[in-house]
Amino acid sequence: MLNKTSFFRAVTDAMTLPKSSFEVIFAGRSNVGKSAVINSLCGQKNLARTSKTPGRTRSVNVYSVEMGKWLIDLPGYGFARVNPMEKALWQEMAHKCIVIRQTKKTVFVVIDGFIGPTELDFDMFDYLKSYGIDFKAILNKCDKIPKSANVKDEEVYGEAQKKAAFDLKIDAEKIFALSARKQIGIENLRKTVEKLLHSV
Ligand SMILES: Nc1nc2c(ncn2[C@@H]2O[C@H](COP(=O)(O)OP(=O)(O)OP(=O)(O)O)[C@@H](O)[C@H]2O)c(=O)[nH]1
Ligand SMILES: [Mg+2]
Repeated sequence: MLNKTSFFRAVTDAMTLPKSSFEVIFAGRSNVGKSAVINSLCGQKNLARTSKTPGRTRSVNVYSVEMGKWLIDLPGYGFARVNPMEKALWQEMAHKCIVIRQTKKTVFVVIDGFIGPTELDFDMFDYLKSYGIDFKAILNKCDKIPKSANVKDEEVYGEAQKKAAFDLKIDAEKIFALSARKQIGIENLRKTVEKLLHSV
């Protein structure tokens, strides 16, 4: 189902979007690989634009999996070069999309699996909790975690998942440790996303 996903719309004001039946939203710090995760989830290289330069995604980008079932790529937060004005605009853009717009949704907070959750990520989880928004976490770029040759990827990714569960105080089942670049751990995420989209 996800391989049929296509670009739907890019907006700055989420309130201008039509009705949906379910939205899977990807939020997270700039450059953690939100757009890359969407691409590997959909098995399409160039669906969402990725970049080495943080701050690539500047609008709320909506991708349609099926009629009314969307994946949403949000601009990243915590990008050092944005001025306070832009920061406020980001907050408004995300707040409208995540909170004001009342739709069925799950927010996946994408975290850098090598760096681990930062203060900004903790703030994001607190924010989602305070508004009662359903959320999960993705630890992307786990391929960057150093490992010795005889250790399996699953072990390394499993450890990262456990550590994040402890740090974030959330169930390990809600955390997906993966590498969008190396396509490791994507299948598990795909199943979960498909299940969410099928739930309506
Ligand atoms: N090593 C590694 N690099 C990755 C992975 N996923 C993405 N990247 C790289 O990280 C950079 C940022 O990826 P994007 O997908 O553009 O990140 P983003 O979170 O959408 O960034 P913004 O749109 O700026 O918020 C790119 O250079 C990607 O190639 C991964 O799993 N492993
Ligand atoms: Mg992006």
